[in-house]
This record gives sequence, C-alpha cells and structure tokens, in this order.
Amino acid sequence: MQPSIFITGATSGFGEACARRFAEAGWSLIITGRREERLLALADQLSAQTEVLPLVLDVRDRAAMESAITGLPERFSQLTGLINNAGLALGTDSAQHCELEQWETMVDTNIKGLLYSTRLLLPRLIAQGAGAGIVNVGSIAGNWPYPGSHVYGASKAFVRQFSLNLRCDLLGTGVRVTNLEPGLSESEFSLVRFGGDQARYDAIYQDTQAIQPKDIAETVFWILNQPKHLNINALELMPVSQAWSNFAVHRQ
Ligand code: NDP
Ligand code: 8X3
Repeated sequence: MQPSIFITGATSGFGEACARRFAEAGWSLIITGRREERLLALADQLSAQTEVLPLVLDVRDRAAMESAITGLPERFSQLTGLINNAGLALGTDSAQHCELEQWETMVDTNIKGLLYSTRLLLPRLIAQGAGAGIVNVGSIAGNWPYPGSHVYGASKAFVRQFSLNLRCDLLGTGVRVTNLEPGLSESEFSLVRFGGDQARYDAIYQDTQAIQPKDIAETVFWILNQPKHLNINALELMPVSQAWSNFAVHRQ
C-alpha cells in the first residue's frame, strides 16, 4: 500500500512545499486549508503524480474536523504521516498593546487545532504502527523569548512539550513524533503576522537568506523517512544569517 500523509495548512508555505515533496515521492495525500481555490488548484496539479484528497477545513472548527476525519475513505484507515503545520502569528506589538482576539486566534489555531487533528488521527497512525510519524511544526519562538512573541511563542512552547509528552504515551505503538522548530523562513507567515503590510514583509527578508519552504519540506521528508526504529525528537533549524541577541537591560 502507498504511504499516506495528512497535511494541515497546505495552501501556502511549508504545507504546500511538503505536499509537493511527498507527492513527488508517490505518497497519497490528504491536504487541508481554508482557501478553497488554492487547495483545489494544488490538488488538481498534484493529482497527476499521486492520489490527492483535498479537504477545505478550518482547524479551529472541531465539529468540521471531526466530521471530515471520521468520513475519510476506508483506504485511509491506516495513515503513515501527519504534518501538523497550520498555524499563524498575529502582530508584533507588546503584550500590553495586543488585542485579546489575536491571542485567542493563535491559541485556537496553533494549539487547539493541532490537538483536534492529532487526537482524531491517532487511531489511524497507530493502526499503521511502525514507521508512522507525526511532525508538529513548532518554532524557535517556542524555545527562545523575544519581544512581541508572547502568545505565539507560548503556543509553540505548548506544541514542543505536547510533542514530547505524546512520545511517552505512544511508546510501544511504533508511532514517532517530532517537533520541528524553524527560525526565520520566507513565506506568507510574515504577511499574515504584519496584517498584509507588504513593505514590512519585504523588509524582514531584505539582504538576508531566510529558510525556504522547500528546505522545510526536505527536512520533513527526511524525518518521516528515517529507519522505523529511529525517532527525531526535536529539530531546531535557523538560517545561517540568524542568531541570538543580547539580554535587554532597561536603564533610567
Ligand atoms: P503560511 O502563512 O505560508 O502558511 C500557513 C498555512 O496554515 C496556510 O496554508 C494556511 O491556510 C494554514 N492555516 C492558518 N490558519 C488556519 C486555520 N485556521 N485552519 C486551517 N489552516 C490554517 O506560513 P508558513 O508556511 O510559514 O507556516 C506554517 C507553520 O510554520 C505555522 O505553524 C508557523 O507558525 C510555522 N513556522 C513558520 C515560520 C516562518 O518564519 N515562516 C518559522 C517557524 C515556524 P489557509 O489560510 O488557506 O487556511
Ligand atoms: C516563526 C519564527 O522567529 O518569527 O515561528 O518567531 S519567528
């Protein structure tokens, strides 16, 4: 049977690049996202290479997630991979100036959405057993603090700890779990974070070489194609052009 993979947030960036990479290798795909036109266009394009099932889904909508996943065709009763990729950051203002609504959206998407797909798909991954794997897309923001990261970074710290805890519970099932922790990467992520401000988007990538979605897709593909007895617990990656900065000190 073909290996199969469920990818959340496949309409752009990392998710789309992963869909392309796994299609190239002949994996069957279940791809999801809210933007129907993009999703269907991608499915149409990739279906020349492999079987693709597009599901227009908002990961925050628990009932829709339950209904779509429960209704998956019988051939997906076993699943080889899950890439929990859908996610976003909203804004870079200090916590004291943020809208609670933005915080709620990040929690609902990056945490609750990821929990829904994980819990609902676990039985299928466990049915596959050895060789199956989950890649949760965390971030360096889950490991390191920086101004304006507040809830975004905290949501990714949740994803990191959840990934490690999952490993404990899945011991003996053969199912692997990896927390992938990228740094500065070029995708619509920054456009979303900056509320569509193209000038700010351009500025953040100017004169530097950020990680590209294709780099992430190669990394995810590598993770999920390790020998069945190996688990990459966590993998943090940055562009060479990014590093940490000093501690901040306030002076009167
Ligand atoms: P993009 O903005 O390009 O992609 C985000 C994807 O998530 C889109 O396909 C979007 O689809 C989907 N998505 C967002 N909200 C929802 C939702 N409520 N329901 C379903 N799908 C949703 O950004 P990236 O590819 O860069 O981001 C992917 C992941 O990588 C995110 O989790 C992000 O936090 C993480 N990350 C990004 C980094 C970066 O610098 N770019 C670095 C580290 C981590 P649609 O809008 O169609 O629903
Ligand atoms: C995105 C990476 O550094 O912008 O998760 O927080 S960063």
